[in-house]
Amino acid sequence: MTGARRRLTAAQATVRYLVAQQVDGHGGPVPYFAGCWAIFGHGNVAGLGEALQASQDVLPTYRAHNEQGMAHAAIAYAKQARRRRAMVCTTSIGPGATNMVTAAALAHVNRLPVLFLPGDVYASRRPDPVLQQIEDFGDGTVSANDCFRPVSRYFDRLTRPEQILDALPKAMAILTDPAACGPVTLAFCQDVQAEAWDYPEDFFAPRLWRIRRAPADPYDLADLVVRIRAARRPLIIAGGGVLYAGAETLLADLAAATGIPVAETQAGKGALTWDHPCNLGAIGVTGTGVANAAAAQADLVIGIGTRLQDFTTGSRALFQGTERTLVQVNVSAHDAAKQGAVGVVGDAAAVLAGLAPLLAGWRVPADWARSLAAPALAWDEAWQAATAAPKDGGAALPTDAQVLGAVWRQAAPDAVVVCAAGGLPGELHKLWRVRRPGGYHVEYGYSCMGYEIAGGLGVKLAEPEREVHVLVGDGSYLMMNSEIATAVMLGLSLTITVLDNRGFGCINRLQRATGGAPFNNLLADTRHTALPAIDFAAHAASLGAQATKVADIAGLEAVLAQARTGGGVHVIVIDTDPAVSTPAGGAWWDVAVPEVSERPSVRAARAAYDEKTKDQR
Ligand SMILES: Cc1ncc(C[n+]2csc(CCOP(=O)(O)OP(=O)(O)O)c2C)c(N)n1
Ligand SMILES: [Mg+2]
Repeated sequence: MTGARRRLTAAQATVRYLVAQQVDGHGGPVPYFAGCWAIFGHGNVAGLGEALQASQDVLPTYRAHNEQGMAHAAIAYAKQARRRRAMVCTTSIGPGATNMVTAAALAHVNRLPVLFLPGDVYASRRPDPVLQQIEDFGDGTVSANDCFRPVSRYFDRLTRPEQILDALPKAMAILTDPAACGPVTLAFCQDVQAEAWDYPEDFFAPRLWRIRRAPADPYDLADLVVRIRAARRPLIIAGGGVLYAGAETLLADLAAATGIPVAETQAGKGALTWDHPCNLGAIGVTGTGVANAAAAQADLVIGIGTRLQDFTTGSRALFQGTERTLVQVNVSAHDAAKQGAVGVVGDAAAVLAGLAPLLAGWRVPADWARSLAAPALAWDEAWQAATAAPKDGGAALPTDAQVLGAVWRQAAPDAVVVCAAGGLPGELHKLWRVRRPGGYHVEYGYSCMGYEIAGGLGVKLAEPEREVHVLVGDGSYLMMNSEIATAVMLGLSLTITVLDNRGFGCINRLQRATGGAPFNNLLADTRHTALPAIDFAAHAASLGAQATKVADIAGLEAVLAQARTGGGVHVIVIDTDPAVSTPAGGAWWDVAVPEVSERPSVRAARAAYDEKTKDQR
């Protein structure tokens, strides 16, 4: 043995290593891990729990109420921090661990870094079967944590204390790699957490990680420049990769200099502020009229940092230009090659910085910009009509769009809006006007009900100086609201607007659009003997929030204005119309309709569906 050694438990050594990992925080190194979320049980309380307790001043531990919720908060933190920093989540074995699997899938789909340390069964197997242990009749190596394998970018099971010397650097490599980035799961056997080993001191030396900004191959860049210069109707699709690369200013400058219009995906929304002259707004199924009009005509579509999911491409029926070429600028070769694209593998910021001098003096053909002026104006009118406060003073129930308009009018310029599932993400994508980059945080990769409130908490931890507005449907609220109590405990300021349309409004609309009968979505359409009249305000108040139910949009704006001055967790409840979403804009979405049915409306919907699928590339 050479060099100094230190005798620690595997859990103590792990925590020590995590504390030593740093990133450049614009003005000096900051810890890469901002904290550890923990819900203890027999799988981690004695091992990791003891180690975390001793390290509270260098790695804060946060106690949540639900493992999925705390993982959502951790993931939201990383998303809002643009993947430059992350958090750790530790649980007991069994149910605590599997409660995080959904969140792991969410991080996997959205390419977001998070370190999961679920406890695992005994490596020694001496006390087997332990409480909560899955017993596989045919495989002695299986535990509940194997559920994490398909939803982790890196999975490992720690069965000996010295394995962390290998596993932890590998975990860091994945978390900080722009292309491979995603959740890491280190299933930590309960007995191993407590086992001591003589670790080399230098394993715990401070380590500065730099998020690589890989430039593109010069040939690929030159080829892209040739294509742009030859294009008559180019269009940029800005995805989440623009924000994760910190490339929003480079994109704003390149768009302004060249006049290339830009449309935004859900993850990319807010890359440009809403009033940038080249910003056409949202693209795709929940896109603006003007962006989708541009998409239909574009001869060169340049995706930057986008996964091209179906909502972006209108299920591959949106970019209909007969001679159109698709270019995919992406850090990941996997994404760059999608849908037959010409790939430019590289970081969004590096590629945009590389393009700028090569396109100096070049501008898009003037007729392209001119042709988009009328649809832009029409879209602005549609926006006004959808988001304005109701003129009748609120005789009818407000729409989601009207609520969104009210929140937007009352929100601070630097506010962040948080959402994930239901009808709201579509409305927000179309209608929310982002005033500052990073002001739009909608998890629409996994679109996971229950992300909203816990996610808002993570956003607030990541950017405490910004006002955070969570918009959440009644369905999502009921699925996961317990982290309201966590936000209260932590003294955070958070404004949560609950839109109560008494059920799963958007799925009810989708059901009807596919010819289905209203069934099992709105509460009124479910098997029941009594309809619950859920008092969301009373519920939120019981968790410690300052809660109010408002009668209309004017009432909502008044309470929002008050909430801004006071701080703390505010929950504002408003009844909304389940039947209405914004008709303007939008594009087709492929949702397979039954080929045979007794219902004439289903047969009609299938006929329309068969027609639309002909547009798919
Ligand atoms: C965890 C989870 N379960 C199911 C779904 C499918 N789903 C998407 S939206 C939705 C209904 C959401 O209801 P609510 O939050 O009230 O919003 P609304 O549709 O009424 O706007 C459902 C069931 C989902 N996205 N996530
Ligand atoms: Mg609802």
